[in-house]
Amino acid sequence: GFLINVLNREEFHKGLCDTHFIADNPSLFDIAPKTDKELKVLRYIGEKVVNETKGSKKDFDVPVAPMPPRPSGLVGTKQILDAKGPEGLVSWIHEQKKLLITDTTMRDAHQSLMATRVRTRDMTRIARATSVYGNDLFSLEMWGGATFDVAYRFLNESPWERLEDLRQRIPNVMFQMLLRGSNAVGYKNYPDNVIKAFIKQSSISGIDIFRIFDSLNWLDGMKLAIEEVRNNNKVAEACICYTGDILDETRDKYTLKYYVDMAKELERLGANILGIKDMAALLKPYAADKLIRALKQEISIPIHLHTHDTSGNGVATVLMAAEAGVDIADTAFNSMSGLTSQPALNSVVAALENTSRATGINLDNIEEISRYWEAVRPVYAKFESDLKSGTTEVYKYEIPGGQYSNLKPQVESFGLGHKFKEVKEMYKNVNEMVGDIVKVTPSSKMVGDFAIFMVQNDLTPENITQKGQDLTYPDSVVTYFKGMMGQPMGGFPKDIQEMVLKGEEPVTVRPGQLLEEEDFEAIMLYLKKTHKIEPNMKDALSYALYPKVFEDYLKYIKDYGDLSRMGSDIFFHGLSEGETCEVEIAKGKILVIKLLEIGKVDKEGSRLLAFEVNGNRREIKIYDKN
Ligand code: 3PY
Ligand code: ZN
Repeated sequence: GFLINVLNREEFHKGLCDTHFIADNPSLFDIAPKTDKELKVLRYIGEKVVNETKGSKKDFDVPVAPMPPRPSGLVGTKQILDAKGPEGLVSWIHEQKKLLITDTTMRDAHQSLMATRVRTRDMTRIARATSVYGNDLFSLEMWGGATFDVAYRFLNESPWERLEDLRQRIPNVMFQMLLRGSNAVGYKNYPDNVIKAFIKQSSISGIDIFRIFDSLNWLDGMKLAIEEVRNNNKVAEACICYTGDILDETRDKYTLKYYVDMAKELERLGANILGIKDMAALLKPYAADKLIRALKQEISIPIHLHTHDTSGNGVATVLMAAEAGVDIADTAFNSMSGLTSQPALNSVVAALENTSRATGINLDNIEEISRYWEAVRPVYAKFESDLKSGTTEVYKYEIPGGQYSNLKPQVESFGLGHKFKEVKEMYKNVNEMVGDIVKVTPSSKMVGDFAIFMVQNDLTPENITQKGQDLTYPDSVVTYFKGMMGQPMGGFPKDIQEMVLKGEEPVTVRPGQLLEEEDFEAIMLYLKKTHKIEPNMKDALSYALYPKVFEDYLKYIKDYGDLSRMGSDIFFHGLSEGETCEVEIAKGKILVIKLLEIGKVDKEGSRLLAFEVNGNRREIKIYDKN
């Protein structure tokens, strides 16, 4: 600032000043960032400050993770699986009287509460405590679903590194992922060789249990994945996705018999475990009792319940399921539970103490984990939904938990924020219009996109076949009606299908059969040439699944460096004027950065930012997009 002032003075330019002080001290001009890494970090913080937070930022407490010593020879479920294989694990499950517990904090809980934004750094810091205090957990659901895409797209970090890093730090508890059948961790069908290679690589990188589902409960969409997981000697947990209400006798599409028949098929197809995937929290407590008692009569593989707490009935559903004999239940550490997330883990553990299904988990220990996550959460507040309490309207709208926290911002991005209630009503109407389908990624996204489109274009189920003829429908809607998400029970409504496809023929076979195999060698060659990296199979797979997202990620790393070690408060909120932070730019290499001053906008529309980095003044210019 000082120097710039001097340089701008007329007297200075006319040579009227005594400037020998400046001439004698050339290091005064030495204010450009020293290294490329330093420049990149300052540029990242500068962009945040100038174009997002404007230098005003709340103070966040730094979350402190408990660091219990690791007892030698910690043996958990991972060791049972590795020693005995999937069949041995299943026998072990059958011998347990206790309710086995899965924690979903690192996957579905934050996917459903804060739009999947939790960064790897916040996970690795609690990894040791999770490993030691969570040794009695059945599994950690910590990968898959939306986390793969979001890690690259919004957090600019590699999901593979997350998986491998956590695997090293938590060697004793089984890792579980959510796999969308033929859609892998994406929103469309992929060629068979992509699904196979993805399962193989995920197994190598650390996944033990693959929870496999199809978004229309279409078995053809699940077979290949089940088979491939078995080929890799990992655990295939195949799901029935629960929708409707088996207690309501007036609803005759998704009945108790429908679910029992599907479960039997999945067992026949080789599933090691049956998953009940209640993605929208529609399984009421007494329905859980009825469903699980019936399934226990009809199948012999263990049953794993996954539900959400959107209605407020989640813990009750888990307890009724436990009473009915369910083997394993999904929950999330308390401070990351409830609402659109999973039911409360610590509360379930407490509720079952001194009963025949007591979990054996130490409540005091896991309270410490919950406290850590409580301290992590405020940094992510801007990604949370406005939902303050459980709501029974979910029984009417049937919107999955993971979609709920995303739907509002999506609706707002179309400028329809004031019509959110109307969109939710339309979500229900669209579901009925397309024949009452199972709604879970990607079919749920199709219903959401369709509902927004209907509201945007003043369409109703009554007027759509006249008013909607000449419109171009959202990609997900076209994909669905083409049969590229699979086949819904009861088929497609023909009039709407014809209108959307405009003469194109839909497919009726498994889409993977029609897709050309991906050429991984060619992908690697392309990545090497274009991005100057030495690609491996993980890179090739990421490109095969999300070409644009992955390339954007590579470009981002080039521009800003690897910021995965930066604290989340800085990553999301930058710095305020006068604030100091530490940023680890490489293992053990720390920059102490203070934001000294945000300059005024200059003629070119940029601002000069002054920092102090490890005691030295540094200045950079950032263009102000406003
Ligand atoms: C996902 O597919 O990501 C889900 O969480 C579905 O419930
Ligand atoms: Zn879920």
